[in-house]
Amino acid sequence: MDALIVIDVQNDFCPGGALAVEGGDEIVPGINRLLRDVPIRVFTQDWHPAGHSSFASTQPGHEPFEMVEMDYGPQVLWPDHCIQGSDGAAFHEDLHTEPADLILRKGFRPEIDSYSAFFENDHETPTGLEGYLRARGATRLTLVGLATDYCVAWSALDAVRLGFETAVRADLCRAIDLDGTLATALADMRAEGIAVIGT
Ligand code: VGL
Ligand code: ZN
Repeated sequence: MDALIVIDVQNDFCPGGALAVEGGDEIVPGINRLLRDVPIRVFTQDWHPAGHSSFASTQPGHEPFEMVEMDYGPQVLWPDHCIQGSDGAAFHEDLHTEPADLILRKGFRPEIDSYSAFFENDHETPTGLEGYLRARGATRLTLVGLATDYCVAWSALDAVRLGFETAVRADLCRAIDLDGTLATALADMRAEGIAVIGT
């Protein structure tokens, strides 16, 4: 059975947001249309407490978009974004959220980031999404949303490694693209057998 995973279509990742992705809002109408065709629909929501360890503002001497080494591995430091309960953390107002079967929040632990919808950034701590999808009978996943090179790519790479047949609708994603991260993410996804559609 097919499932659609809509990654982080939230105000802070859209123009005017704290971590705005160019054209992030352009994908909303296409996602709304696609939602009608897929029987299982999961949305993710980046959901950080104030003072989250992935925020540059909490790491003295560091600026946004710098890379640091955490206990669990390399981590980009971000501007404060998607703070629990804020307008920035809300879904884009035109996104049809009523069809969501499950809204999965991630990144809520202060000490660790979670790009992927399946595992936190230690690649170990599960979010529970795998079990949910298996219990629902999902075998084929289509991913859309923000951002292509971070949360979408990390989710898709975990999905294919977990054995789901995985496709990414690149035309319904937009990227942050820090120094070539989009090209790397697209190449990594293709190398793992993910169908990258609509580039
Ligand atoms: C994301 C950076 C930080 C994403 C979330 O949704 O791609 N990127 N938090
Ligand atoms: Zn985040």
